Amino acid sequence: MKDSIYAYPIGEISAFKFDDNVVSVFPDMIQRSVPGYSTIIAAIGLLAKRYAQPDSTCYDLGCSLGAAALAMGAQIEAENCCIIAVDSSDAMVATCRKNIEPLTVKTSIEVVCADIRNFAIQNASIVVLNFTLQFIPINDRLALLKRIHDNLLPGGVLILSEKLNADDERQNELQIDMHHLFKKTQGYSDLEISQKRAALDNVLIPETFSQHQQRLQQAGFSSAELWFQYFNFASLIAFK
Ligand code: GEK
Repeated sequence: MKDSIYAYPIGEISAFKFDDNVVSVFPDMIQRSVPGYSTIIAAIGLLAKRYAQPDSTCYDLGCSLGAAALAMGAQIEAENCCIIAVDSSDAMVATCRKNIEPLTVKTSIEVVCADIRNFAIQNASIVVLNFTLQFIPINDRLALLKRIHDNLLPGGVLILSEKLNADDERQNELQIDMHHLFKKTQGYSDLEISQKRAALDNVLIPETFSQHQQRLQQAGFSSAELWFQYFNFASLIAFK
């Protein structure tokens, strides 16, 4: 279904929520809003092929409809792995389960409704946070990343995709303008772009690449580098 949630003038714009309305248009919304989304999803599958360890668990945290979990499931060759996909939105989890349950994949996928800030991570070879950390309050981010780091196996990786701020103000303006141009070419109107932006204000909180890199180092990761960027949307990989 086409996303037209912000197509008409809304008197008072309320904070963005991952509710039934959003779930019903989510694949279209994320595809037309996040430059490079499908490239990142496909690459998460390839990274999972390389990094999934036998007898380990791979996590998709903030899984929405399970795109990253499915990409991993299609590519993992290591024996006796399982994938756990977690989201705190009941609406997302219900539709994610419906999408995933009928499929037969070599690596099983379990879908759990939970807040990832309290969800136990164990025996992990890969953890994916694909555009999820940006929705976690800034003060809770370090504790979550520490817990992920501590429960990764030796050789384990975190794949972290985020909307970024640039350090330089002119670069930041350019990135924001280019993102809006991307959305316009995807068919969103100026009204849709500005109303969505208002709804996401203080809900999606972007940081700079160096803020992420420093926090990952503080959490214990030995290295964190970008492997992809398209305007202000980027993905990085961090090694335990
Ligand atoms: C994809 N990864 O398609 N606990 C669990 N889930 C949460 C929490 C939390 N504390 N906070 C937010 N979420 C997906 C896309 S969308 C990104 C991720 C976007 C969930 C929230 O319910 C939503 O489903 C997801 O994080 C963010 O690869 O829409 O821009």
